[in-house]
Amino acid sequence: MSALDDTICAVATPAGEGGVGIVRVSGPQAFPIASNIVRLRSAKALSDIKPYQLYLGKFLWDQFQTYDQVKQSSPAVLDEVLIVNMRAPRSYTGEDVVEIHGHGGPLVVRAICEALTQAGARMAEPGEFTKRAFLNGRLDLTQAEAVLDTIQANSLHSLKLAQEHLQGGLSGVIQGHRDALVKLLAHVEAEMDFGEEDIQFIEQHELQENLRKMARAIEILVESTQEGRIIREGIRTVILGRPNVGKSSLLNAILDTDRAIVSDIPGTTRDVLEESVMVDGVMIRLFDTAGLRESTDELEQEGMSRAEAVIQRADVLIMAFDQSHSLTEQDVSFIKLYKQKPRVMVLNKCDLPPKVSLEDLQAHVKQHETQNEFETEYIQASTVSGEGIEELKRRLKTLAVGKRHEAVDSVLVSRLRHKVLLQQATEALQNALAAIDDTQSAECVALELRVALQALGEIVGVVTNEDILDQIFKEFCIGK
Ligand SMILES: Nc1nc2c(ncn2[C@@H]2O[C@H](COP(=O)(O)OP(=O)(O)OP(=O)(O)O)[C@@H](O)[C@H]2O)c(=O)[nH]1
Ligand SMILES: [Mg+2]
Repeated sequence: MSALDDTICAVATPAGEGGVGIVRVSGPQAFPIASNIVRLRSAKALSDIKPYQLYLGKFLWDQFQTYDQVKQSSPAVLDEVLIVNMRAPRSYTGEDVVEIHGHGGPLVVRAICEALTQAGARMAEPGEFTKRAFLNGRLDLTQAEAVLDTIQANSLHSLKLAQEHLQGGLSGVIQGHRDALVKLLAHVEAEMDFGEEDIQFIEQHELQENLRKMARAIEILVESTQEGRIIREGIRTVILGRPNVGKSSLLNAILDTDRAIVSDIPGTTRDVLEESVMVDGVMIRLFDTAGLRESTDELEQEGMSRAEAVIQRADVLIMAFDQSHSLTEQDVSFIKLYKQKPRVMVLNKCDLPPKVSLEDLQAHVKQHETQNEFETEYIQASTVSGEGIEELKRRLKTLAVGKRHEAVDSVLVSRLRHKVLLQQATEALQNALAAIDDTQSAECVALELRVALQALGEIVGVVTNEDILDQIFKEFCIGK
C-alpha cells in the first residue's frame, strides 16, 4: 500500500442490489476530486458545505470526456445522490472524506468509482481506510482489529467483545502496563548511570513486587485467550461416536432442521458436516462426523481421518452412545482416547429400553480418568422425543465459555497475535526477575524490560513494521 498523500476511493456498502450504495473518498484531494463528479442542488462548492450534513445533488459523468470538457458541457445525470463531507482530522481516516450515497445498484456505485478514478482518485486496497485511520492516530492497532471483529461478529457476545476492544478496553490495559514498565525501566537505567555512586532509585523488593504483579496480570490476559477466541469465532463442537449411535440425528435435533442424512445403515455419514446454532448469544459451531470403526472401505476411512482432524481442533466434544445397546469395546476405547477436551457424554436413544445406565458410563470414565483437568458432563437424550436436547445446548455453552464472559469487568484477549506477544512479554518479565534473583547487572534487567516493552508496544501498534500491518489489513474488505 502506498503513502498517505494520494486520495483513495471504494464502495463502502456490500456488493449487489440494495436501497443505498455508498462510495467513500478519502485523502488530501477528496473535495476537489469529488467536486468533479457531483453537482449540488444548492450550487454550492463541495468544500463550502457544512461538514457532517447531507446535501442533495446529482452524479454526472461522461466517460468519454475529460473533466475540463465536462465542465463546459452537460453530461448525463447518472443518479440522484446525497453527499456528506468530513474534514480532517475529524473523520474516520483522519483525512478529508467525502461520502456519496447513491441508489444501491451495482452499476451505480461502480460508475461513481470509475468517475472518481478518472478524476484522480485511486481505488483503495482492502482495509486501506482503517489503515489510514491507524497511521493518522485515530485508532491503535487493537482498535483497528476490533473494527474487523465488529464487521465479522457472529453473535451478540462476539459483537460486545469487539466493541469493548474498539472502545479501547484492551489497549487501556496494555498501555497501563507499558506506562508502568517505562517508569520501572527508567529507575533501572538510572541505576546503571549512577550505579557506582551507590544511589538506589527503587528498592529492589519493590521492583520485584511490581514486576511479579505485572507478569501475573499479563498471564491472566494470556489465559483469557481461549475464552476470547471462542466468543469471537464460536464454539467448535464435534459430535463423535461409533456408527449408528445417532450423531447425525443429534446434529439435526440441536439445529431443529433436517440437515444431515440419517439412516439405520451404519456408516451413513462420510464427510464432515458443519452448521451453526446460537445459544444465549454465543455461536456453537457443530461438526457431524463419520462413525468411527475398523473399516476397509476407502471412502469410510477417508471420512474417519477427516473426523479425526476436526476432533483435534475441537473446543468441546459431544461423545454419543446408544443407550439401547450395551457399551462396545469401541465405545470404551473412545472414552479412553478422547479425554484431552471438555466433553459431554450423550446417552442417546433414551426413548428405547435401556441397556446402559449413566452410572455404567460414569464408571468407565472414572476407570480411565487420569489427571484430566477437563470437565465431563453426562446427558440422557432422545432425538425422537427431544429429551435432553435443550440441556445439551446449555451445557455445551457453559463447558466452553464458563460464566466469566458475563462479567463485563474482565478484559478478554481474542486474537492469537495478541496472545503470542503477551507471552513474549511475560517471558521477558520472568527473565528480568530471574536476573535480579541471580544478582545480575542492571543492564541485564533493563534488556529484558525493553523486550517486554517492545512486545506490548507491538500489540497496540506503537512498535510496528509494514509486514505486520499488511498482514492485519489484508483481512479487511475493500471499502473499510
Ligand atoms: N429410537 C431412537 N432412534 C434414534 C435416535 N436417534 C437416532 N436414532 C436412529 O438411529 C439410526 C442411526 O441414526 P444416525 O443419526 O444416522 O446415526 P449416526 O451416528 O449419524 O450414524 P453414522 O453416520 O452411520 O455414523 C437411525 O435409524 C435413527 O433414526 C433416538 O433418540 N431414538
Ligand atoms: Mg451420521
